[in-house]
Amino acid sequence: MALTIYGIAFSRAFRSLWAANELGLDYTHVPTHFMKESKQPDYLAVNPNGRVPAMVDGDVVLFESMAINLYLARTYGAPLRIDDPVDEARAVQWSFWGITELESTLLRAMFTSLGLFGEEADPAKANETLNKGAGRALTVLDRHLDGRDWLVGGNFSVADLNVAGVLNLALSGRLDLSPWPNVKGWLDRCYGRPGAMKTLEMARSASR
Ligand SMILES: N[C@@H](CCC(=O)N[C@@H](CS)C(=O)NCC(=O)O)C(=O)O
Repeated sequence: MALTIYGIAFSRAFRSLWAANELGLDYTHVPTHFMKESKQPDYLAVNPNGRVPAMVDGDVVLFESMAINLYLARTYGAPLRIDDPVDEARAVQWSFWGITELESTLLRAMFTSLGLFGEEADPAKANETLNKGAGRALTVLDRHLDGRDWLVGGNFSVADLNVAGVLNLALSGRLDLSPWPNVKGWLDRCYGRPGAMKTLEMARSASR
């Protein structure tokens, strides 16, 4: 089956490109930009939302980065798949959690920190936004990671990739994660993986 992932790496498509790289898959990357290109009819036929990422794998067409990654993990296996159904549900739990509890605050804080989209760069204000909007969730994550290397079971899995993928916004925005040392250590483990480093390089070249 031919796998295609749409979306420039400097976007939420980063998460699904990271999953494909982590799995060592042979795939076609179509670097659709999230502004004009994602609103063209040929792309809207793949993802009618006009957002990236999207994925086509044979006759399977998906949008939503978390769903794409859960599909890739289940379909292609190690090192992302979780075989135990309860642990797999925990991966779904953490994926929803990352999107609902963290993402919007991280985005806002990143824009403020870097001065994007008309905002004045203000790292102190960005860290205030982070603490106010996501401090409680980050403390939950920090406590969960106390004495654990990975979110679910004993190994790196799609659960780690999905939540760390959302937290890439904090790394890109150079936000201060020092109040949550277990989160920092776990992010270092996640982003030290070759699949993550390859995808970060793709994101860097896309943003140049
Ligand atoms: N919940 C979606 C969000 C996708 C999303 O909003 N992507 C942005 C790029 S990072 C986009 O395509 N924005 C274009 C737009 O909103 O028109 C996912 O996780 O896949």
